[in-house]
Amino acid sequence: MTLEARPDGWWKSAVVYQIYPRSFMDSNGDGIGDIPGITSRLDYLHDLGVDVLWLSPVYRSPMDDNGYDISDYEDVDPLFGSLVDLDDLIDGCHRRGMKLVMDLVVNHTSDEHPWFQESRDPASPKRDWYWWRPAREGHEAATPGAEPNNWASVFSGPAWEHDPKSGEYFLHVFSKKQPDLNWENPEVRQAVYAMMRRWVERGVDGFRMDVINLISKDPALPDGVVAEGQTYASSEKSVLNGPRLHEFLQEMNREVGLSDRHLLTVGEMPGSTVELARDVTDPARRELNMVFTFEHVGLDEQPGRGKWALAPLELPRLKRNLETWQRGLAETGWNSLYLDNHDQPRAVSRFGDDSPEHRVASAKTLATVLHLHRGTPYVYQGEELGMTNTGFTEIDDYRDIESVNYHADAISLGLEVEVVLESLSVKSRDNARTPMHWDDSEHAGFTAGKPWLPATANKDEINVAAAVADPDSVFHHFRRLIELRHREPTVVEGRFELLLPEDPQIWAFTRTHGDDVLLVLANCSSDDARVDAADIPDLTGAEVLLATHADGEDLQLAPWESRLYRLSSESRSRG
Ligand code: TEU
Ligand code: CA
Repeated sequence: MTLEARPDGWWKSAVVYQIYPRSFMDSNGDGIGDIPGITSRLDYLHDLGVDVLWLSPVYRSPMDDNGYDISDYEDVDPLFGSLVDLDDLIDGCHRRGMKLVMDLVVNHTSDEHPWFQESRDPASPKRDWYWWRPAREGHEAATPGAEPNNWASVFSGPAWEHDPKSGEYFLHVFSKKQPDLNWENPEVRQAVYAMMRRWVERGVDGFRMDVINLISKDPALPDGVVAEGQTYASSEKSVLNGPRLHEFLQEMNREVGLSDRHLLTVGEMPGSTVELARDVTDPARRELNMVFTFEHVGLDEQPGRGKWALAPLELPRLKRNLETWQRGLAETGWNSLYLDNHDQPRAVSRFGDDSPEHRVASAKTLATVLHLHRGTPYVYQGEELGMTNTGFTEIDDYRDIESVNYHADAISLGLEVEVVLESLSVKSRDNARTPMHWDDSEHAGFTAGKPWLPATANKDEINVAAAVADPDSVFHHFRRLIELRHREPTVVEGRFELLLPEDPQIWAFTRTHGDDVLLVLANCSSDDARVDAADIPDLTGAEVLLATHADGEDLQLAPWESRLYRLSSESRSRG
């Protein structure tokens, strides 16, 4: 793909669609989604109007973490197809004017990757490609408490695994089959850059970078503080946003030509702040285009107690958080916009109201609010249909390593099973990973075989065939939103200003670009809401560009009703 096809900053007016290959479309009846399945659905994605497909990992993998544990970065796992299938997909995208972004998982590899296998030998020149350490001083290796430090794995248990081959331990912030690469070693970095350059030469248009702000760690690997009731300590202080992060990102950008080739780059950065994001996404610093922050997907949990300690979500906190990021990156940098992905529960179930009465309106209104913020929107597969959480009730229903490990750990620490299952039903990553609903047939048209996870029961109402046929569906609302972004410079560039910040129901804001002013007025509650005319711009002569409900009365909003207005010149002058 030539640079003409990727003009500078093209990704600012683009909409990205995330595909979780395991759950999108199965083409060979083994119950697992694959690349030919994705290719067979490109026309649907083209009709939706999205500009970029982000593929979650399809590389060779033992699938301990569904592909985020890679054993060969330069081959496709047979489960998902072949390199030829991937070339067909890349070509299919490009022929439709769409682009394809790969998932780059280089904070860690699989323990079955040849690099790690070689590194297990203390004499190997690759020993220092990973973090190997002897048992804690005064402790016999492979005995409890002998880990080199007291860090917890994100997937429960210790972050260190003993390897009898050398008697030493290796670090794994995620599962024990995901050993962390040692980015302090320049050989590691150059090997990664060379791999990336080969994917760019193969035609990919960018990278979504997995936990990329974990690559610079505190080489002293100091103990953390063990919270009450826990066995191990969080490693965040020593592995997040480390001292050489910017140096490594600038080196990667230089060595791979990320900016020169106008590639789309977005870094997943748990624990990232506005300040960090402003630096990382400042074009002058030539690091990345965007980051994924976790702040707004961490508001419905008890502070400091993690995602499973549920807490109600207050709308003003969510509004304020997104406003902070809008203000923080208004002059420099650029925001990503998302409400869900393959690690988060479904947006309409979490931020909306997925009851039959309000699901459609709330899915539309959440999309209007998110897509009219300033930044690049990301649509997760099924979000454009208003797909809901699974409603799993048994632990055996779950497949996600994070969920299964959390359940085992929580039960061993004495939590009641009902409490654990409640947390899982609300927050488990499997909520996002059930099959895509293509139609109302047995397995929602996802597979002719037995799906690896069952389709959600409401597939008969919520599916692509029904949505495409219904002009008033969530699908067509997303299509109109994406058209607006392609047509209206104000949607892309307009300055953001939040209104009514403390209102518990109303989410209202303006976007101003030159003389053009757009107003979003949204009721984000399941009750009627009334707006005071004094609190919003004058709507006289305003044009409604997009609405969830027909001919609503201006200041009265039904549950989950929203409107996008273009203000009239005279009302603008009256201010
Ligand atoms: O996720 C990183 C990450 O922070 C998540 O694990 C998150 O903490 C958690 O899932 C929220 O509950 C990335 C990938 O998106 C995820 O799928 C992988 O499991 C993880 O990295 C390891 O590669
Ligand atoms: Ca398959």
